[in-house]
Amino acid sequence: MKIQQIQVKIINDSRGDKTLEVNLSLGGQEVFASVPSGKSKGKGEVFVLDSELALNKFAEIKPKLEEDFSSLEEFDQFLIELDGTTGKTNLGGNLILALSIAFTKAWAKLQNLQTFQLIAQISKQEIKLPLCFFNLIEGGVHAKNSVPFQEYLFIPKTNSPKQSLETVTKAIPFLSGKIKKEYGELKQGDEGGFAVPSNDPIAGLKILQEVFSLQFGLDVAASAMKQEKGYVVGEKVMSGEELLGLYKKIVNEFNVLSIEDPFAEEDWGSFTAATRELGKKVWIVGDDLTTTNVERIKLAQEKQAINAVIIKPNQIGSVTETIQAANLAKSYGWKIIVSHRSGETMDTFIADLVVGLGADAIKSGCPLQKERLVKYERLVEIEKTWHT
Ligand code: 2PG
Ligand code: MG
Repeated sequence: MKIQQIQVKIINDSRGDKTLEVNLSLGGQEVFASVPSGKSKGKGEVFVLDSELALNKFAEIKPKLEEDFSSLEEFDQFLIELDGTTGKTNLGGNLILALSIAFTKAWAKLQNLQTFQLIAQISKQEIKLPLCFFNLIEGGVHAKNSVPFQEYLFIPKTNSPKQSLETVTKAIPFLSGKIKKEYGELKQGDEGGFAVPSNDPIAGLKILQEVFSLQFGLDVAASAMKQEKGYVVGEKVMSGEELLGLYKKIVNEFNVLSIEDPFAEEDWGSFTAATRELGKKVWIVGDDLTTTNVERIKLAQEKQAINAVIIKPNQIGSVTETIQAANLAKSYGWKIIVSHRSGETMDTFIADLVVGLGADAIKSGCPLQKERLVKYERLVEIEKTWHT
């Protein structure tokens, strides 16, 4: 099947930064796809090409895209070879991924499939509705003058996105009211969650606990806290061992389901210790550690460093490689969390991805921001229309 029409343009993401949108037609099916961008990034992530330069690159390769492609895998492989580098430094992971997502959507439509159904065919996984991880309190590099950890997540105990969204939507006014009362101000972080001006790493959990009673997750994003002298957590400097001690205390006090990036991405020993000591109760999640990369995922398995993983398409830069990474992690028995980025667009692809991968959970920020809400709403639509 030949691509009939393809264009790339620059749009703004939720932070007001430039990113790419692809418009593609295949067999009379027109689709749009756009890509997000991260702020707290793992070193293993593929290269992001400046948007203006990406337009030039696209103009160069456009004639070559007028080939016949017979599958998504073939299309992605073609782009990967055209790029010719391991880190996608030539075409940029952002340009390749935007084209790859657009092709996925069009290819699904062409066969009269929903995008998640095509992904399920390729991944050979059973479709499944995910738990929703709502980021309600933000800190770290996503919210200035707020708590030290990056994300304090509320996780409703249901695989119904509809129920999850209803629960969180009802509770958000209570949460914002409490924060306003206690801290006198109401500011939001990059993902629409609230900032809590405190140096205490537990402050975010305490305030969530008052509203929701259970179940929570943390994204510590600990690479950002790591300095030569140790982990800087609010006013304290801690060793890996001391930080693990803090997590144990947290797990005893709060109903915590998951801790993402509890240590810096090179601190493998601490990850392994955390998985050994807390892994029976808690999902110890790799994000910056694994960067949706099969080689890093293999290494993490060798070191028994984690029992759960974040899957972000733009860390690796194509849909096919994203599916491969998720499938490998799943073969190890790990939990799979599909995630957005802190700079997002209105594209809802990750909602289809999480269902088609048969993954366990989705992380898409706080539904107060429209770029986050549309992903949860797409899941509600899938639940209503397609999930029996
Ligand atoms: C994370 C993400 C998304 P960023 O660390 O998990 O919440 O943040 O996109 O800035 O890497
Ligand atoms: Mg993370």
